[in-house]
Amino acid sequence: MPEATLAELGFKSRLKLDLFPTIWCPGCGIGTIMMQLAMVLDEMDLDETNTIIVTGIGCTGRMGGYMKFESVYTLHGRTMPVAEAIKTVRPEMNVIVVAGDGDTASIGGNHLIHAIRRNAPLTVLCNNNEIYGLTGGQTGPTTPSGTKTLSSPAGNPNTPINLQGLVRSSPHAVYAKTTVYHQLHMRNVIREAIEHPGFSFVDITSQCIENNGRRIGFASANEMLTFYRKTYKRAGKDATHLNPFEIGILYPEADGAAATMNGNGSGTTAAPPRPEELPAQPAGPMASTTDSPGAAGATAKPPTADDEAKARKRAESQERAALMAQLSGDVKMSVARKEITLVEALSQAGIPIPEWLRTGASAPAGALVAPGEMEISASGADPETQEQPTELAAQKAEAAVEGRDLIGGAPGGDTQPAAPRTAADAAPPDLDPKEARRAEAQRKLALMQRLPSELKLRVAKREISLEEALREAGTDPEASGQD
Ligand SMILES: Cc1ncc(C[n+]2csc(CCOP(=O)(O)OP(=O)(O)O)c2C)c(N)n1
Ligand code: SF4
Ligand SMILES: [Mg+2]
Repeated sequence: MPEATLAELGFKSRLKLDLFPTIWCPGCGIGTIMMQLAMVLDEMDLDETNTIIVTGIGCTGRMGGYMKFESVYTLHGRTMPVAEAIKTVRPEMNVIVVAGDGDTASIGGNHLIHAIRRNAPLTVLCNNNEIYGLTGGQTGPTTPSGTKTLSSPAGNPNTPINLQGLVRSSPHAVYAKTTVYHQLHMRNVIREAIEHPGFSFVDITSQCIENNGRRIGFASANEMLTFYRKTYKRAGKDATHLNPFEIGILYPEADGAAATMNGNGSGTTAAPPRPEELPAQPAGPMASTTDSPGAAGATAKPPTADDEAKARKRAESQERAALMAQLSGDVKMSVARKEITLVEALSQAGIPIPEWLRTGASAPAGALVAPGEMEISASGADPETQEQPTELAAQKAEAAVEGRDLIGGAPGGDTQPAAPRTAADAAPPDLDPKEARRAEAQRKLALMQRLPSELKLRVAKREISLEEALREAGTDPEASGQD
């Protein structure tokens, strides 16, 4: 296929080749999955700017470290809540979970069923090697009955979990089955799973030669792959259910309508269609878990000062996140590393700064608590009862809260800080690297302050460099320190 050729050329750009060879055993199937995933990501133009990888603990979990993506190597079994949280705050990002069968369906099983139920917009790649690989080969949730493992030397007495059945219990989820032998098929279903807007799950049979395969009689990884080739067959195009040893992909019915079959093929599961809008929620927490809102409405307790403070904090943090989302990646990093404040970053980017953030003294507009009713804020000002601080006072208050000096603050309400002329001035040689980065960021910020807002915006959008902007504004470019 032509796409395959293109993908094969570019996929290495998605991998940290300098960390190779990987820690995986020779012949392990995880490397094949990683390579195919890298090809799909390359084909789809997905990179670290739009995609995040979440992995759990286990041999499979190490994949995140070898891919050139932001990734979270989270706790064993906790991939789904972490991935859902990321997707909630960064809905524009693709969030891909890569985890072992144990991680996904054993310790993480409860999270899995609720991610499915909520139709969380995630793609889950489950490396289903039918064993706890990392810990030496104990029985896992997908280990077939009768299989001899480290923890069941007489053969696994239990029935393996039905992943297809679980995923297909939701009428909105996509379920795909593939194997590491069927590489092109794997690539296609991974791509289709990522393209699906709701929950998608790719169940990939793969070989753990060291801690499973040899114990059950395979001499080599190659023998396991040959077994997959001989036993797994493609399901029919219109299949609504995959039989054992069938590979394929199952979609929800057209237009997201309820599916008529569940993954077990054991009858119909006419699920109610998802409501367009959620019904109105009661105004506050119920008095007890057994209370219902009743005819008179919710039996909510009146909000306490503590509830209000929490609501205010939540509203502030949501607005902060929305503001951060408008900044470029580099600037966000600087804010996260505390090299510059959010206020500075916003002013650098020419983004209006909400009053509450600028003064550090009031709740955001639309917050659940009116400014005058709030407790005294960190800067000590209550906007309802006290005079608004001047710009300089506000900057000082913010600096005091953050425990830093106000760099270059000019007296008399002149808010333009005096900038060190060169990078060396800003960061003397004996300064520690973190301080030096911070000083350099401050210096650039001070220079930015001298620009008219239209030029600031162009610098923030990276249309021109700071040096060019200073030159255009008729300011000495040498002072930018970019020489
Ligand atoms: C909370 C917790 N429980 C147990 C473990 C031990 N542990 C680490 S990996 C693992 C299972 C790994 O199996 P799987 O998720 O299938 O990944 P694989 O190694 O096969 O890729 C277990 C039980 C742990 N690290 N944390
Ligand atoms: S123990 Fe198994 S799953 Fe882990 S790296 Fe080795 S072969 Fe792969
Ligand atoms: Mg496993």
